[in-house]
Parts: sequence; structure tokens; C-alpha cells
Amino acid sequence: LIRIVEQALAAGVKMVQYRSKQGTDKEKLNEAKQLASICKSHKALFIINDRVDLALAVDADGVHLGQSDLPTASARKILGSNRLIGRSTHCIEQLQEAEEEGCDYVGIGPIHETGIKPHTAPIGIQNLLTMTQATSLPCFAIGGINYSNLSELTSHGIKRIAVISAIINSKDPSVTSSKLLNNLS
Ligand code: 3NM
Repeated sequence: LIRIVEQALAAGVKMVQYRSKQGTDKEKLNEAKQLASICKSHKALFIINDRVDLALAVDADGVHLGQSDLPTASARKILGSNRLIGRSTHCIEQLQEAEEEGCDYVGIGPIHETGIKPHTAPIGIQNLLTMTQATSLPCFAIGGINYSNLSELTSHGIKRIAVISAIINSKDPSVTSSKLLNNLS
């Protein structure tokens, strides 16, 4: 994982979210510490998924919260105003809520079907566009995005994406990251 992230960062990726659903807290802390350090050396933002405690422990730039995670106000109380809070949103009501609560950015998805969340119905590109137009927050499209379907988003002016499989499962994470980034700039 560390090697893949290093390759993505070297290619110019500017934001990394650590999302780990397995392993002990000690293992996660250790992995997150290493990632925080390489992100810092590449001047990239480092965000921890779900875990406000881990974000503080490794001095991450912020935390990313799902719909069932800590409410924004509680996370803000712990993290203060200098760290980022992102929220996953799947419909316009959740997006407006995130904005009202003072989130710093939102994820919008899943855009397409994704093996990472096989039981979540995709919202599609039209809903993504409606949502991005309804907010001034930075929006990251997520879910089943890869190099082959990226132009469907960029042709509508979408410039921020988040991917897992496209980079993690790539034969060459460095080349894939560069190709994705070249099409987003
Ligand atoms: N959150 P991939 S979709 C972690 O819609 C995650 O909030 C989503 O993985 C959301 O790029 C998703 O491999 C999976 O499809 C993203």
C-alpha cells in the first residue's frame, strides 16, 4: 500500500485518504503514520476515513466521515477549525446538510457501480451534476471511476475525483495516476 501511494504522490496526486476496514488499531496507526509522513513530504493532503482519533494521533489534515459516522459538530469539537472535515453524500439533502453543518468538502457517489460498495445503488452522472451545481463546497465524485469512463465526467466540467480500484488495482499506479491527473487539469 505504501509503495502504491508513493507512486501516486510522485505522479502528482494531491490528496490521500486512508481507509482501512481491517487490522488492529495499532496496525492502522502504524500505517497511517507512514502515509502521513510521505504525504507531508509530497505536500499532499492526508485525510483519515472515519477515525477522528487516528487523524489527531498522526496529525492528519483532516477526517472523512460517512453518513453513519460522528456528527460534524462533534468531530469539529474534537478537531478544531484548522483541520478538514469531509462527508460522504448520496443525495442532495445530505449535501445541503453537510454544507449547513460546516463540512469543508463532500464526496458524491457512488457515481457508478463499485465492487467496494456492492450493495449501494449508483446515483449516476445527472444526479452528480445536480448536486455539484447546488453547492459551493468542493465536491469529489467517487465510485467506479476509472480512466475509461473519466471523460463522461470531465466533459461536464467535473475536475475532482476520488478513486480506489483504478489506482490500487492498476498494473502501474504511477502511469495510471498520471493519466487520470492529465485528464483532470
Ligand atoms: N465511497 P472505487 S463509493 C469508498 O459513494 C467509497 O460514498 C463511496 O472505490 C461513496 O473507486 C466508494 O474502487 C468506493 O469504486 C470507491
